[in-house]
Amino acid sequence: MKNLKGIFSALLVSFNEDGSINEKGLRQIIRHNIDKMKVDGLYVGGSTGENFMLSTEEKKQIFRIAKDEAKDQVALIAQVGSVNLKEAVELGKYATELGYDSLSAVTPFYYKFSFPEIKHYYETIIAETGNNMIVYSIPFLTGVNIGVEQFGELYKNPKVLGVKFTAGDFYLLERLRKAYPEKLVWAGFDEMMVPAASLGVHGAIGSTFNVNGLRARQIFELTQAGQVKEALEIQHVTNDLIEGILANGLYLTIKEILKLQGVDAGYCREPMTAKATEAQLVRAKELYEQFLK
Ligand code: HMN
Repeated sequence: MKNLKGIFSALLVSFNEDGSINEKGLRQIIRHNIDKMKVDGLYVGGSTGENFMLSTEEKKQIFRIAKDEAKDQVALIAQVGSVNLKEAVELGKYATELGYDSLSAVTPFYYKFSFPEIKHYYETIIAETGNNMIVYSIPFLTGVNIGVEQFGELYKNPKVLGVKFTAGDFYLLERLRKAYPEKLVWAGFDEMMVPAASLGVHGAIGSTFNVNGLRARQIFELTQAGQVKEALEIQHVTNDLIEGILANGLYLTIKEILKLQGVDAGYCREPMTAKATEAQLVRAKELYEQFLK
């Protein structure tokens, strides 16, 4: 298994205008992340990959293309979580056979699953695949909150490496670091990297790293080295960019910024708005020129 610490881009997927996967464009996004953004790894099949709007076959196709393009150049994590546990297991087996370094699975959402049900979900995916697991906790989208003791229950399984922590609850993050120092944490909010890194997270997984990966690494490494003031200065610039991206449409704007650099990042997948308006294109260009050129 590769080292799973460091900067991971949550991989964007390029779609054609009809919603089908643009393989050539996806390969270009992967190359851009590895060659230009110099990321340590890719988180494939996450929210940023518009994963929850895709069919099982499409998810497999993306895992296959990402592994084929990245080979062993960077670490690869496959997000296989689904409210359909059979699908999660099928995807987990598939990504494991492809050689992904770890699986990750979003907490099952929509229904109000009990904690024993959530635990059973993770235990099943691990038992069926034999691979490592990173819990993907993103309460603002799933409504699922896992407490310190419940993390301890999940962490009893040594295959559970840790959590991708997409939340602003730094008290919970501190409690987790104290209670389970041997378990890994990946920060999930790019705009909160300084506080997360100050609390000793081991890595970060983010959508904006697809275009702002170099600054992300600087923020992370400066904070780790105790140079928080310097890190914060770069975080301020980064957050001006992220604020602009969020206001203009998250994935769509990152894709347009990639296109300005010759990467065929394509369209988004409906029901998300697939195509940028003229005003969104203009704003994406402004953000690119102001922050990334
Ligand atoms: C993923 O699952 O694709 C990512 O890990 C998600 C990642 O945490 C991003 N969250 C979402 O897009 C919901 C962040 O990078 C986020 O986009 C960024 O911090 C801007 O808010």
